[in-house]
Parts: sequence; structure tokens; C-alpha cells
Amino acid sequence: MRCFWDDRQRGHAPLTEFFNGNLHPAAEHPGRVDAILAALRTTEAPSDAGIEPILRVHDSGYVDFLHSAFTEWRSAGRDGDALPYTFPVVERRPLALDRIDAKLGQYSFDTATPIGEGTWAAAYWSAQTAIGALDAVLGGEANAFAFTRPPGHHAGSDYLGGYSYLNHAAICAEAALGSGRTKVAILDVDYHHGNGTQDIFAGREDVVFASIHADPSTDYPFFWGHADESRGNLLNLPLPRGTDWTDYAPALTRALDWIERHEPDLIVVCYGADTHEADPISFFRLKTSDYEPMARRVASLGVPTLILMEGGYAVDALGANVSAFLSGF
Ligand code: SP5
Ligand code: ZN
Repeated sequence: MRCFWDDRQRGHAPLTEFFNGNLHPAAEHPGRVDAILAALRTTEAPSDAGIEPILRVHDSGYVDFLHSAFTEWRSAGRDGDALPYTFPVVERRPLALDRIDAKLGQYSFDTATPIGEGTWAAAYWSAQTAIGALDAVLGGEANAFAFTRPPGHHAGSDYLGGYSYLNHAAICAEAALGSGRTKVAILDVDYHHGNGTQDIFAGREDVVFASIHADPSTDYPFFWGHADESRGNLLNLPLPRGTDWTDYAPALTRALDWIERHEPDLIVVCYGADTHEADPISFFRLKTSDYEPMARRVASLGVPTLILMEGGYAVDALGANVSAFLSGF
């Protein structure tokens, strides 16, 4: 399988994230990179498709903010990475505030997604990596893998969060539709609900979104991903902490049957290895040997498939988990 990666994606190197009342070492750190690259052997660098495919999904004010936030943070005399601390709660009136702290709050939904010096470039090249793999699939490959990092599925059209800045699945779905595909299915198997993707595509006829994830009554991102949000083009299948393959497999069958009924001409898989039993921030109990059958079931639909990397923080198991998943294709 052709695999895509750009070394500029390394430049995002957050040190800390804030949750449960404390700063913690960042889970989404560059140590993940070597673990996955070692498992991939060879990767191709993408060409530069420019900002246009990003702006088909993301608000231009948000993109400008991502681009300049770290410089503004430094100009405000701050050390370390930029993090928000004040948020406009739902229904606040829109304000065009200029202060960096106000903008960080406006465009973020959590305090775990810092912006550092290399964040914009890494997010930009992560998106290009996704588009490079998409182009391989649109060009006739049965499947391709983009090692997107930082990840993307928590980012909405005008917000960041969950270690995500640009929503690669959404960018690729829109690009595929712009290139003549007529229906795109996104299957999200990261441990966490893909809230950004759901927000971007809710109500659409040409994109369907199915997600299997930890129940948001116990797990991040809490405010999205509940079963009763399933309607029309959205299917949410929350599962309890402790879920193993025996309980996961029937949910996968439901998601794939639902996707098949929509007759997509492209599937985008958001793969997170944070469903693994050793993941330090997650609570499912999948094993490395479960990922190959998981992927084989997706492949059995016989639809061209783009695979994107989302989470997965058990660095020692990460390479084996990614290889196992890709081997199922
Ligand atoms: C792409 C992705 O997987 N993003 C996940 C973002 C989750 N960030 C929230 C961190 C809160 C973790 N709480 C876990 C408690 C562990 N004892
Ligand atoms: Zn996750």
C-alpha cells in the first residue's frame, strides 16, 4: 500500500496539555512519529495542493488565526505553547476581538490542543499528506494510507481541539466530491467521537459519517457522539469502557452494513490506535491482532478506501497496531 508522510509534520511538538485540573505531558507528541514510520518502511512525500482544498472546509478567519496565533502569542510576551483559558459559551454574541487570548478561546473547544512554533506547518503538511493519499486512490489505487499527524477528526470548520487543527477526512471528502465522486462514507474507528467531522457534514446528502467510539457520557469529547445524534447521514455507535473485540465486532458490522446501504464510491477511514488495550488515555481492550480482521471487513466492501491516522498513544504498541491494520487491506 502506498503511504504518505511529510517530515514537516514533525515540527508540531507540544510539551503539555491541560485536563483534570493539571498540566500533563502531551499525549500527541513527536515520539509517535518514529514508532509509526518504523512500521511503514517507505513513505512518499505529497505535492503541495495549496490552501484551496483546506478553505473548502475551514473558515478563512479560523485559518488566518491558526497561521498567526503563535506569532501573536509570542508578541504578547508569552513563553511556551499557546493555550486558551476563556471561552465564549454557547450563544455568546459573535465579537471580532483582537486579543490573542480571546481568539484562542473563540477558536478552541478544549485546553489540550496547544499551538507551538511548528504547529501551522505541521497541520498544513498533514492535510497535504492526506490529499496526496487521496490522489493515489482517485488515480486508481484500491487504497492508500496517509500518516496524518497532528490528527484531524476533532477539528470543526472553525475550531480546533482534541489535538486536531485541520479536519483531513473532511478536506479529502470535499476534494473527492470536487473530483467527481458522488458519495463519500467516512468510517471513524478512533476511540473518541469524531465531533469535528460530524459538525462539518451533519445534514449532507453526499457524505455519510459513521463512528464507533467510547460513550461520551464517560469520555471525551462529552458533548458530541451520543447515540441519539444518529439521524439521516450520521450514525453514532457509542460503546462502554472495557469493550473488547467480542463487543466491538457487532458495532463494526452495523456501521459497515449502514455504509453499504448508502452505496459510497469512496470510503475514508479515520483510524485511531487508541482503542488498543495499552492506550494510556483510553479504555477499550482491543488487541493488536484485532486490527487486521477489523480492516479486512472494511476492505471486503470492495470500495476504494483512503485511510487516515487519528489517535493512538501507546507508543510501544503503535507501530505494530498500524501495521496490523494496514495489513488487513
Ligand atoms: C485524536 C485523538 O485521539 N484525540 C483525543 C483527545 C483527547 N484529549 C483529552 C484528554 C483527556 C484524557 N483523560 C484521560 C484520563 C486518563 N487517566
Ligand atoms: Zn482518539
